[in-house]
Amino acid sequence: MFEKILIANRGEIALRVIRAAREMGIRSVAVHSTADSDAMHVRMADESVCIGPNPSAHSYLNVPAIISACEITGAQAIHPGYGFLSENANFVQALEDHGITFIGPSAAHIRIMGDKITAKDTMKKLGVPCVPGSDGGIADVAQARKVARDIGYPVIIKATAGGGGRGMKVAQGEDDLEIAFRTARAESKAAFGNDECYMEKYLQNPRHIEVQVFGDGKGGAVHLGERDCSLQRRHQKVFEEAPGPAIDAATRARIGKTCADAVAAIGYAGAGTIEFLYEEGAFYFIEMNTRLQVEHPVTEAIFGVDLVREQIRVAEGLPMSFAQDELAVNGHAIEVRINAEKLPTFSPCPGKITQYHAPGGLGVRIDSALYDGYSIPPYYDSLIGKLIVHGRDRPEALARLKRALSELIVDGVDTTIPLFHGLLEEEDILTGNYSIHWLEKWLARTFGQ
Ligand code: MV4
Repeated sequence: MFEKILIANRGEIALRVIRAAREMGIRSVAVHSTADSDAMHVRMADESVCIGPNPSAHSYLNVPAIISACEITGAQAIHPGYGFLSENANFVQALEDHGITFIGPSAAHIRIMGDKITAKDTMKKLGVPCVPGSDGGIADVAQARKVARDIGYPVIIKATAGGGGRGMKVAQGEDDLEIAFRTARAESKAAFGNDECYMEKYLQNPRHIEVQVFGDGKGGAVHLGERDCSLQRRHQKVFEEAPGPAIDAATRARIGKTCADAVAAIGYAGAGTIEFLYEEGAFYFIEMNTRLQVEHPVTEAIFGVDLVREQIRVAEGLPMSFAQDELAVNGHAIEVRINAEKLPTFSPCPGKITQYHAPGGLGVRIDSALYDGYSIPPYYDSLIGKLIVHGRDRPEALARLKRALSELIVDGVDTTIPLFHGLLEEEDILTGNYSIHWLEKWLARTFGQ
């Protein structure tokens, strides 16, 4: 058993991990930048270590400082949270070399899924349905033309080193193809130092459906259904729900088993998310995330499991505490992301919180590191809290969301809270009738952007 773990993160996700550790009788070590000396994760942890100055590159991404903090405090394992070092294979390798356990998958699995061509090739061979496209990378414009003719326009060109929407270009027809291909390559080279690109059929109006998987690292794995995360702005999710309004139980069981079997076959350890585009009843794999995700609480709500506890157990070499046949969907959950941002531009709005009141009551969860008088520093992500509601069905979850939002007070900075009051007035949101372009169209209509 671990006696002490270090959390290489900040904010609400650091609290999330500290809470799971404390319930397991494991002591926690927080690390922080200078700006975060008064942050809630530092207060809540059993111990804390300052690992560097304000910029992430010098603190939350400072591998030598984080390893030193482990050695000084005697922490046996590191939970990376999400973002920062959570999908950095070199970091995982460095921990291995220092005899520190990474609470997450192997460096090899992170590497495979970090290269989007290799990820897709791996998934295809494991029987996961993929978007039709190039077999591997595209070498030149002539090959791009040939593949595009084969699969049919429109097509999308993506960076193998990209992901999350960075370095993508759409070509509607052959006239756009050369420019799309050359631009995608140049942008990939500039952004990632790697210009390798691949091509897919461009799906015009899909949903973003992601399947939560969990592997024991010994060839066993389960799935915990899907989340619909189609409501995004500039590739940032704002509203997520589980189960997906468009997915029925038989479909969930089928795609879920495909995903669980795939990660079992590679001996995957810990939490993972297999992302799909879903259009006209068909799933198309796009990427796999090898981390715990921001929106994991909606899955926890409907399955009644603690995913962070399971991550820690698997990292210790223990079995997962449930089998597939013990997992059943119970009701419906919705998460909204509270960001310190000014609408309608979503520009970051750091500053001092003059008043904070969290909602409560049945089926309401708040994951947030806010407190009265806290100053949100300008150096990091603008996510300041997540409101997660759970109900017996979707209408109950929506009513509870509306009620909880009406209780929530965050004063002193602008936040995305008014966005959710607006969304809850929309028929399409109330019926679950939305896809990946819905939110940006609504924002344009509502705010005239
Ligand atoms: C696509 C696509 C359409 N067709 N791939 C954007 C983020 C990255 N994870 C994949 N993305 C897309 N890939 C094909 N073949 C449309 C998108 C996309 C998108 C996907 C999920 C959620 C929101 C999105 C917004 C714009 C484009």
